[in-house]
Amino acid sequence: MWCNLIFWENLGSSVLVTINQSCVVYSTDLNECDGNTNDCGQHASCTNERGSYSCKCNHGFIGDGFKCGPFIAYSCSVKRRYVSVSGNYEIDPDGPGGLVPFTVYCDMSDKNGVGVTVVSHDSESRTYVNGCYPRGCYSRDIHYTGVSLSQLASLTIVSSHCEQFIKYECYDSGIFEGGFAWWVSRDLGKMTYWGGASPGSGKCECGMTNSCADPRYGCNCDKNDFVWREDSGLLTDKTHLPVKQLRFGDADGSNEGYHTLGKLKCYGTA
Ligand SMILES: [Ca+2]
Ligand SMILES: [Ca+2]
Ligand SMILES: [Ca+2]
Repeated sequence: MWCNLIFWENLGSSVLVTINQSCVVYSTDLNECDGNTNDCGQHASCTNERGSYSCKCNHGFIGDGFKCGPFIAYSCSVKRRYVSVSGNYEIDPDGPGGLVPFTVYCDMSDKNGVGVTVVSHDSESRTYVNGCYPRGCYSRDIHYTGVSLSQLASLTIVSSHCEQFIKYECYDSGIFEGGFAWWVSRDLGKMTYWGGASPGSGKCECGMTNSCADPRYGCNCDKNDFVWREDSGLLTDKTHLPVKQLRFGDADGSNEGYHTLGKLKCYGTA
């Protein structure tokens, strides 16, 4: 006996078969949601579809359905495990309770896609330094957007790496030689090393590689002459970050400079 195939096109993933001399509709669809033949995440719901299935994160969770996690993660690197779209998200590095969550930008593609927590501040633009000469007479406080230093300290603790770019462009304006400039760590320490140099070194990056403009000094700016120079690099000791304050001196009259301080970026899980 052969079945009439008139309705064949309307049957989707079902077929007509003969069983005991009569035609019956036999469904070929597998209900992946019934068995364990789906990859929906632990915090997701499965919906069977003809020939396939779909997953959706449960209420209170976020993700693509295959991986779902809580809306508020410890950091962007933790969130990256189940969210791949960059954007502003709330994080809570010390977990529920304690310090309140805060909003950061999660860059999900930088640093090979590990999930980078990016925190902005009010002093990111290149800023002119002039008007006084004594050591540290110029002072600039750094305010991080919508977040306290203790919240940022907790972010550095749960992250394996943190960094902040720092640059000083100088014209006859020294940094460490003569003790004119320094920066203040989050716990109020007076920091006398520049980006790209080791903590406690009293140097800039060029001083670590013996490539400074004047080999007698550890920073290009410490040549302190009438040539525009610069010292720049990444601060990476996460126990000192973020930068709370910038201090400069040797900046009156023709002694002048510009400072630039990057956003705080933390990534990896400690
Ligand atoms: Ca199915
Ligand atoms: Ca908390
Ligand atoms: Ca000078």
